Amino acid sequence: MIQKNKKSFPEGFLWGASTSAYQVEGAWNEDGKGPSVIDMKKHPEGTTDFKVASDHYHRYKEDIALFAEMGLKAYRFSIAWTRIYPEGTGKINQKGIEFYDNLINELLSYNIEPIVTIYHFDLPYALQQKGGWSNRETIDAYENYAKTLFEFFGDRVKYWLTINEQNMMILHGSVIGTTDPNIKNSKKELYQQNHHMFLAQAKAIKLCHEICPGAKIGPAPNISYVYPASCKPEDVCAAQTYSSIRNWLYLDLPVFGRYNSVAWSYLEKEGCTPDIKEGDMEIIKAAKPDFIAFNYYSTETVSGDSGGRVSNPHLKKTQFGWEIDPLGFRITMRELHDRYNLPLLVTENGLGAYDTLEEGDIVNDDYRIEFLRNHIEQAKLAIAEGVNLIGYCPWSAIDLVSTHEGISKRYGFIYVNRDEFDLKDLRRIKKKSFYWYKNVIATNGEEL
Ligand code: BGP
Repeated sequence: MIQKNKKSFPEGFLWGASTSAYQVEGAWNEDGKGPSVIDMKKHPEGTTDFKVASDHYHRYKEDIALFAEMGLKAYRFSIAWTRIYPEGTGKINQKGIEFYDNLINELLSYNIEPIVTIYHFDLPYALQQKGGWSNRETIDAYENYAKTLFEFFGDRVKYWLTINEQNMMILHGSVIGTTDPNIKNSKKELYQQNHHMFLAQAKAIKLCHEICPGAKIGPAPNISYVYPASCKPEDVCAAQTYSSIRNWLYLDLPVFGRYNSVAWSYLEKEGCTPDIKEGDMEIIKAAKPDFIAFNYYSTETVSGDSGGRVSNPHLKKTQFGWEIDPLGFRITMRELHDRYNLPLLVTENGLGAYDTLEEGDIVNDDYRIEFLRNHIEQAKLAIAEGVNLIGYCPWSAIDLVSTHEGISKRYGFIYVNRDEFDLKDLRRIKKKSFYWYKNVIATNGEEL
């Protein structure tokens, strides 16, 4: 019995699921919404744009009813900055406030805890035109936007995420569509933008604590444990360096208020250290996150010879070539726990796959169930080892458009009947994984 309890998920565990505004909402230019950098990006050939997406903007009630039927305790979504401030700053768009007011109230009516990402890749295009994150004015715009969210929604939202995957925006921004293709984006400039985002994040954390006492706020990077390609010391050293640049830079700043020293020496070597103004580090140091949210899809493996990524021969891959590593999930959580000793919240984890809609509205996504089961099993073991995991929000609650691989790459528990260029009827269909996850939640992770 004692053993069983030790391995159980704690009471009040936030069993959830995730989405982001631009990938699920559609209604890209309705009710006063301004364009974001994502709306202006060029889409890879053969993949849809984000104009309609899953049409969640018009169907949120139906969707939330399904989330409730699945038993979700939490729903992690993002607010589209340009619904609130169409130009990033200036006059508030009341229709945008109204939409998220309704969404939050709808969730609460089913006792689903809203977990809100303030900014998930969709920087207002008007700000991008003024230099985006290179311009320090964007820090003020973000602070003002965050303040507006805290004032309007802080009475009901208890969990806030500052910036989704800041590290991926810096390392892979051109694939995601966040890097401005028109300006010279030298590495130096990107790391300057990075520094500004850290400042913006710190200001939001401080404001959140002032405006919404009792609410919790944290960063939300993408974290992957980095393996050395072998036990050769050169490989181990390369893996550590890689991890500092990819992972720890993005958590040492918010948690400890300092630049990770290995990452900093890399920036020095590359000649791309940011310009740090007087007072910046004090601002960063003063802001204390309450938890670490992180997205986990896979681990990475690095070799000292190439200094870069190599594929891991011990891991299978998804249809989209992503390595599958449930044990790596636990290893990543242990490392986060050891380094930062803060509560952890998983805000993304999932399998992108081509699903088949069968006769009679059936989607047999056993591969997704297997993926999630194996990851949840490892989360359970991590908890038994002392990791303070407070919630698990797999990607994604419902099918939505991938960052750069269209809607055919599906992640949801709920199928959305459309394909890349034919919107069909957009009807919602519960996949096999929907029923499976419902039981996982109902048994608090006892039955996987
Ligand atoms: C993360 C993003 C999400 C989501 C997910 C899956 O990086 O935060 O927005 O899209 O990855 O990635 P993809 O859509 O590329 O398959």
